[in-house]
Amino acid sequence: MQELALRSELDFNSETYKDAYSRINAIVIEGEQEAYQNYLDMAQLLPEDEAELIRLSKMENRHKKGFQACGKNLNVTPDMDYAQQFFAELHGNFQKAKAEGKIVTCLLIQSLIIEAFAIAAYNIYIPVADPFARKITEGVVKDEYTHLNFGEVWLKEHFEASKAELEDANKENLPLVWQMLNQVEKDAEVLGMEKEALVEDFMISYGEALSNIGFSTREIMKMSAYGLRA
Ligand code: Y39
Ligand code: FE
Ligand code: FE
Ligand code: FE
Repeated sequence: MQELALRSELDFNSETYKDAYSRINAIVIEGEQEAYQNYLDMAQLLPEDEAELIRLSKMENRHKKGFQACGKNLNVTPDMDYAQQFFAELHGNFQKAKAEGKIVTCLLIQSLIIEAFAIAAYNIYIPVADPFARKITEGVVKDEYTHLNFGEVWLKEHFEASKAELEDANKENLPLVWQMLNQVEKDAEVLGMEKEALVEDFMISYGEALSNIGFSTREIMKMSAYGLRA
């Protein structure tokens, strides 16, 4: 009941809402832009899957345009400098992996971690979004499941050869997600999104993906614990 009462008080035109939206909207736009580039980069590392990866990258570019429209619709200017800093560490790790030709690490960062983060954020946002953004986000989240699935299928097919690199990449990158969630917690709450719900949805998608790839429950528990330490 309290939850419902709070939700009905969201004022999409208030300065408080728009101020928080200027950062969250920028994060999403920057995330979609980086995802677009990440899929293009992975297309170079995986010539066999080039066409499919280019198709996924084009979807990310459409998502970016959709979320730019959401900001305009609310008369909000996204704070892109803030958003670039928000992604800087994860972005740096992806760039490093790409330069070293570590496709498994690239897939873990973009197709598992970032996609699971996107799925959590969009699922939690949809019920509290303004009507325009809700429609856009509903279309986008369906695509994000396709992206997560690409990573799952590829890594499942190459599981034994990828396992050790996946464990290392998880150890290095999952703590960043927790830092990022802590950083957005206040702004997300202003938009009606609870951190606990984001964490729960993220861990469900990420844990299910690890399970589908071939990790045991015990291994998934161990890998998930790296996040909690941040
Ligand atoms: O694959 C994708 O489209 C991912 C780039 C998008 C990432 C979105 C990250 C959302 C985090 C928002 C945090 C708000 C609470
Ligand atoms: Fe996307
Ligand atoms: Fe995506
Ligand atoms: Fe809270």
